[in-house]
Amino acid sequence: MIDILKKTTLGVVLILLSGIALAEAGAQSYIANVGVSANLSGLERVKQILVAPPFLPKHQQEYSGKSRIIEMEMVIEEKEIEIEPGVFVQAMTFNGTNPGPMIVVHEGDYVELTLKNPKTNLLVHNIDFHSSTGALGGGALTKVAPGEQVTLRFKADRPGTFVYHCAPGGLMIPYHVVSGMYGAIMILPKDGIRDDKGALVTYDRAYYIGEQGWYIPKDHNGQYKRYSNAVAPYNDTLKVMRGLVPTHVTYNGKKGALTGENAMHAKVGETVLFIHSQANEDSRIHLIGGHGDLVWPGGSFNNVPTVDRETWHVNGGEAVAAVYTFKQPGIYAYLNHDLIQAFMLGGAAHVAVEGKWNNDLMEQVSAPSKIK
Ligand SMILES: [Cu+2]
Repeated sequence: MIDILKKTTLGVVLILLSGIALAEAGAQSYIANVGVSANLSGLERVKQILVAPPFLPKHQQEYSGKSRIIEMEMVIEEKEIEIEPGVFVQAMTFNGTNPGPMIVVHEGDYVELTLKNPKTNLLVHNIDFHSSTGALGGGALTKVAPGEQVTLRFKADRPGTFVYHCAPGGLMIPYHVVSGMYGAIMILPKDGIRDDKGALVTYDRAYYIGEQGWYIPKDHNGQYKRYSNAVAPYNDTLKVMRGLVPTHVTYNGKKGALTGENAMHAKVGETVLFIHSQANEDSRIHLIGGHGDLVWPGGSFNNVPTVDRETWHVNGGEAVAAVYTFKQPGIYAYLNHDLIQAFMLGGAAHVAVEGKWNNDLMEQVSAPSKIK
């Protein structure tokens, strides 16, 4: 009982602290809610069912109709996850996954999100959409304490791929983000995505990969510590965060989430859209044995895509889209080409590609044998 009381007291203190910090930031943007509500009564409303990454919700690649209001709901979950065998994190998540679900809309649509913070959680949370304009990306209008919900609407007026993340104020911002609380949205141009010459590009499959750096404290014996709730690791985690080097990096929340049996799939001849996001650290993506045929710098579909990339950069705080048409079968590694991060901290995925091998592109002329 005493233990529960201690936890609850600490939780309340942290909720208050984050609330104060947010109030300071929010004071700059209260004007966002002044004025007459936008009249969108004539617009069609469509519910989007969000799905767990690496998958995207059902969507059309081109859409020529009128702008719509796309509604969706997310439930915030503070929960313990095992990011590799024996290593546990008190994660904060949008909808229970790391990263949170991908939202897909078209340019000109309105995104209307209902965000729920169940009373089983301890902390105040909110959401900052990098794709939106004003009020700290919506962060100043979406602060919800445990037991509350809020609905935010914003106009999706910039086509591209963008991060969203929790930003409840002060040190709680990096703490929540490095505890897993972010995701991404894709805003498609109405007439589809275009290559460097302006021609339409369609994709056969799309995958969303969320790279996450974790900062997990160790005990006196050098073992990674395990905590009982999302508040308890706060002080220890901040000390590890100050070193700036994550202890672990995951692709989609867990070592092996996208490798081996869980690999992403494709077939020779298929064009695959990869959306890669990082909400805190920088990354540099390389597809071993393949390329980025088209990569949209900074994730903006208003930018002319760069072509034939060997490695492409994803800044901390952005999502970047790339397409590749597979030409050979086999297992491809998709990773951060900071190879120390990929192999020592864990940031890697696989793409398993089926199809017929092309000897013109590559052939083992003689197998390994003794030097003659
Ligand atoms: Cu949060």
